[in-house]
Amino acid sequence: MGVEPNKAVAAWVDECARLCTPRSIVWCDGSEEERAQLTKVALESGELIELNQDKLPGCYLHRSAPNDVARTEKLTFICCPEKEDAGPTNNWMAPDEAYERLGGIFKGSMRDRTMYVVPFLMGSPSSQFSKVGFQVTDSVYAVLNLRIMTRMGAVAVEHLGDSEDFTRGLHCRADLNEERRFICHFPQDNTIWSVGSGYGGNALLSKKCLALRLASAYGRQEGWLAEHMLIVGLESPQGETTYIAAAFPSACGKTNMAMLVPSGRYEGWKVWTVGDDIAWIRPGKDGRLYAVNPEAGFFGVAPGTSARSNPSAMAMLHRDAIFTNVAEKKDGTVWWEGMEPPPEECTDWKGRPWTPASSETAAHPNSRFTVSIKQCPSYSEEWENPRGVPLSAILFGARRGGVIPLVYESYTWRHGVYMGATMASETTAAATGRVGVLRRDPFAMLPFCGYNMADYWRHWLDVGSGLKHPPRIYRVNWFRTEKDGRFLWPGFGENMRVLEWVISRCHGKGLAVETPIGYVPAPGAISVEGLDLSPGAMDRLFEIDHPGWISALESQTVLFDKFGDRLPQEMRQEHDALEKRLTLSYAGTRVERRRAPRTTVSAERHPPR
Ligand code: OXD
Ligand code: MN
Repeated sequence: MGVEPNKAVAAWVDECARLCTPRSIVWCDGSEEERAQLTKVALESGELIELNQDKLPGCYLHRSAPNDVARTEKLTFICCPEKEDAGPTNNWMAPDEAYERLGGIFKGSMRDRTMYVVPFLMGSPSSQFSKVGFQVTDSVYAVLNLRIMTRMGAVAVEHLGDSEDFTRGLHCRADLNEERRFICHFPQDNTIWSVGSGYGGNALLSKKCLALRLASAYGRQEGWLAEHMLIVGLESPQGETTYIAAAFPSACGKTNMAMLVPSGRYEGWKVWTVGDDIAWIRPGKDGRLYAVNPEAGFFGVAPGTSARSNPSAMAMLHRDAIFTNVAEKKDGTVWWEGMEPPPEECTDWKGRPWTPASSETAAHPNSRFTVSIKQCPSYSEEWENPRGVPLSAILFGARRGGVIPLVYESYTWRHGVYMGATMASETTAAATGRVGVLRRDPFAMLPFCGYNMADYWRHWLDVGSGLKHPPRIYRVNWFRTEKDGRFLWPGFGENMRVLEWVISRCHGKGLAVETPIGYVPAPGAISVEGLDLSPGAMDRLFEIDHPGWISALESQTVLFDKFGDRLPQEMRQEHDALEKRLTLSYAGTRVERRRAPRTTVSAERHPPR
């Protein structure tokens, strides 16, 4: 390696080697020669399969073990000294017990394997807030993915210098046995131990483990936020760019929105992608919030990605990409459900022959692509900006067939925090377990918050109270359906219509009406011109489903009660205030049937920012 690691790193790697007893140790430098060499090793071992190099140069396929295809939340632990500090929404294990249990599995686990040492940097090399991590791993697939997903190699070693302040990430696939699979986080030691899985979210320790679980805990101590959010810049034809961050649970369209291509109506608008999954957000001196994407690539969900849903993603996947668990076509290119009509025959994600008559999907529902952010046609130069981009709005989105309207705005920051805290979404294939079940997923951080979620809400309230110009906060729902299950809203590029309203609100222009749940767009404020909506669709997209809200309030109470005294009182107050507003308006609705909105407010009530 070009740059020598410091003494603390060398000592820690030595400790890992004594525990795992690898056959050899390779220090990675992130160079092109190294990539070529590791690819060769992975092709020889079968960890990677070469795709058609004429059509997809630099692209490879990885087929994981069939029992190792998604994040395993029930095997993911926060191992801080006090159980209460992990909180009721996290699994907790005492640190000593975790080190001992996992230590037993790590012991000798690399006996016949090479141990790779991967230095990586999260964030810009010119920011003092960026974080350095080292991952020790037995997986060449993990190294090649980290190379895309982070700034890897000498840049991280240089950034660290003599400091001991680096994340110590120990990873080994061991025997991939679910009984011996654990993903443990030790915030007090800046340490992650992950064993028994090669799946991205469990094995690329930079991502969920460091950039969300550990970073959220450090953010609380240091006064910033680590969030499961995309970051996007929307440039108007007049050249003004408005930055938005948006939290959605896994596999709910963050990557699509991050590189949205506005529909034809928005000629002259440009969308700039800063990030698709993780945002580190800090208050700036000017009283605004600034967001950076600490990652360097996308680990996107493949199924459903198509020229219609995400043309930019399709354009960036023609070279230098790693595909995981997708189907392979006869010509050595890739296919997944929803991409384009199915091929007559192909090889499925398990390596078996597949035809459209097969009973299983060809690609795994959580199959992925890994690709550098720089290959994205809408890549924003602001990704390099060490200060980040100023946020005008924060969106909370979830997958909800009913209840939640297409879009609404919070009254205040505090109301917005309550809106984020009470998010619920239908589960997806990104984690093991049942799909399509409604579960509370506060801030889309349920699987990623590294400390007690009640303290996390407190932290959000505190950060907001210190801001002179807080971003506006919205809930969005692209997934509301008709009774027969069809989506009411076309989504994808047409979401620009909703974003246009959000932007115009941020600039003091868009019109809204006040409802019991928050501000919704005034009639006509979201254009539907040229859309093929079913009759009355806009009414149904914004209908306030009183019984649905009342049962939502009940299930929020169940969530809030879990936190006992730790729950910020503000959350209870917002809950009660919403209940009161809904009850009052429901009484009115029953008498008058559908009431007209109470007040029409112009955006002047909120100063532009
Ligand atoms: C992801 C996830 O991979 O949220 O981003 O699962
Ligand atoms: Mn994610």
